[in-house]
Amino acid sequence: MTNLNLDAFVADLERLRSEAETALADAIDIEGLEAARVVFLGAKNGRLKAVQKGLGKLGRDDKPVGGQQFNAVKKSVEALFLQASQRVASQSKNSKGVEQVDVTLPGSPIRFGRVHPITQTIRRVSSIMANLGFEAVDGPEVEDQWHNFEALAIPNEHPARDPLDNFYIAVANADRPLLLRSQTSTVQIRVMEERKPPLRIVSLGRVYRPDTADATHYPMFHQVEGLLIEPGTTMAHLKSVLRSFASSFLGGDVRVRFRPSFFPFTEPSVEVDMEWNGRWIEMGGAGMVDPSVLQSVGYDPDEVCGFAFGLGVERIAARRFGVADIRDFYRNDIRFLEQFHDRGQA
Ligand code: FA5
Repeated sequence: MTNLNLDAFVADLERLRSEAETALADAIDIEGLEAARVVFLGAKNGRLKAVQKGLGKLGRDDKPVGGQQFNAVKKSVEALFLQASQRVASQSKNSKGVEQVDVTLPGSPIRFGRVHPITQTIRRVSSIMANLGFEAVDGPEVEDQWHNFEALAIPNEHPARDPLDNFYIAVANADRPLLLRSQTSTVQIRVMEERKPPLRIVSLGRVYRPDTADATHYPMFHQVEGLLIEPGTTMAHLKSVLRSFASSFLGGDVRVRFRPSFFPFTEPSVEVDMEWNGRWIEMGGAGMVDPSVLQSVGYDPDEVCGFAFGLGVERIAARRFGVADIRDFYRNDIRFLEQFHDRGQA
């Protein structure tokens, strides 16, 4: 029997181990795994078996070391095979969804989201106004100067049109830039331009002003705009609608106060205050639609009249939820936001 050199035997073993490692790592399914097992660990013609035969050809002194080396490599290849089997099994579980479910394990709790308190407020306001007969309508947030100012009797030289008080949008070659609407009163005009009276509409949406953020101001906020055009409408109707709205929205008999004010598009005009903890908080503006506005949309002011109001949604939400600073609505702090839940409304 020819003697086999120990170094060559060990080198053979090492090559086998390395090739087995690659083949098992490459196996991606049970079939690939089985093929690699047959090649390396097969009882009849496996490569380990073949190398084992070489043991007998080692010189007598080399046999103990050769035997140890052989056993170590065999164990290592078996361990690699086990590892690869576990990997293939877990991959096929994940991809085929054949995982055995242990129904006795505790489940992972499902996290429920909450509707943002401003969205809750918008939905609730719409639903109360719908009960009062006001149809919800929408308007664009990017407006032209006609709808944001001119049709509302806000002339060119009016301070409300100052570039420092508005977000104008530069449009190439346009002598009249568009702007992010600064009030929802734009929607009154858009609806009146398209429809004939009688009208009862409510519009809720975002408006933008470069105001410094503080406890009652934010540069992006929401308004709720109401418009009612019907023969015989008076300020008494306006106040009773606002009072019904405030009592439904805030609960209880909420006192509403009118303070004389000025808006170019209403005559007379008032500031609307609501009582909160013994204090009066300004919620918005209102008044009888100015005849010049009715004219600008093609209505005859001798035949039709009506009222309009615009309230700050963040302010009424703050009042309802007892929030002292409207900036908290937009800090995105989940611990703050998850406190608010209008049952049945959100
Ligand atoms: C207006 O915007 C008028 N369009 C309201 C109106 C409508 C009057 C129809 C007459 C007829 P004013 O600028 O006051 O009015 O804003 C109305 C309300 O929006 C304010 O009372 C306040 O509640 C809210 N508001 C105004 N600025 C901000 C701001 N920066 N952040 C949050 N809320 C604001």
